[in-house]
Amino acid sequence: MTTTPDLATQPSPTAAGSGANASEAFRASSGRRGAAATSTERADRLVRRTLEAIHQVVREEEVTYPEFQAVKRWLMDVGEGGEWPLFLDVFVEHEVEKVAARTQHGSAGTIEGPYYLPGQQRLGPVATLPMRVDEQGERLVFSGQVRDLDGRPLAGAEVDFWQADADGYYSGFAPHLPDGNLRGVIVTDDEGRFTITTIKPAPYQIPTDGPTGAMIAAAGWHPWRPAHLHLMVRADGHRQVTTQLYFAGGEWLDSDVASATKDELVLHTEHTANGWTAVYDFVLEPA
Ligand code: MBD
Ligand code: FE
Repeated sequence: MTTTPDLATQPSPTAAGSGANASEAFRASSGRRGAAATSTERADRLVRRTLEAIHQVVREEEVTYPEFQAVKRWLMDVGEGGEWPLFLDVFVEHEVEKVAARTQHGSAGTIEGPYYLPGQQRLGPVATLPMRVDEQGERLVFSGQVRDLDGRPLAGAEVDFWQADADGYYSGFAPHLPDGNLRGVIVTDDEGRFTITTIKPAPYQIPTDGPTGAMIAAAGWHPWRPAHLHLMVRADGHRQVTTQLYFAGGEWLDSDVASATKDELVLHTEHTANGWTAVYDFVLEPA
């Protein structure tokens, strides 16, 4: 075990810093995602059913005025702290993803989470992710192949990849990390193959100093996600897969606070003289 001697001198990311950034990144991405075309009928139904679900909890749990006012203040804090993307992606996105997955064939997806940033450096099929010269963490060589449903390799497919560092922080959402650190778009070769050299990320902890962390602590839950890699895999004419990959035996795999693990998303790593290797292939369905 090594210690980080300069930890005290580094500006450490705060909940306000990372959460507010996630709000800005989300607003900036609204063009990419497109606005939902919601009819009056659909809005009526969804809003009414959501409110009914809340009313039911109030009745059945006999929610008191002090509890109601505490919730109101907490909701205000989530917004002012910029934590709505964090909160919703941790506690709601997994269900939206499972509904989307009902019509999805090919590789399993899971939630995107709040820390994707578009427009990262494009890299060739055999690439090392941008990282600091003294990037901490065990070396990981992650490789695989992108194919279609018929098993044909997809050349020129994009593996849009992002991950936390060995302290669990994401570049773009932590003031001490260089832009683009441990992010990149890897383009597959003629056989649809890619090889990415990076480091093993640490588990991710929901910031404990913000309203989401306060709610988790108040409920007596733990704030951890298992260590994971994020990817979007896309190819012309094919439906994009947004997913995450986890590490066999990793801590928190069975109790992810974001409920986003799936058995088929667990990597089986091998330890070599040079660090870890992992192989995972992706299958994309037609768009
Ligand atoms: C993460 O790193 C993440 O992947 C999700 C889904 C939510 C919070 C932090
Ligand atoms: Fe993540």
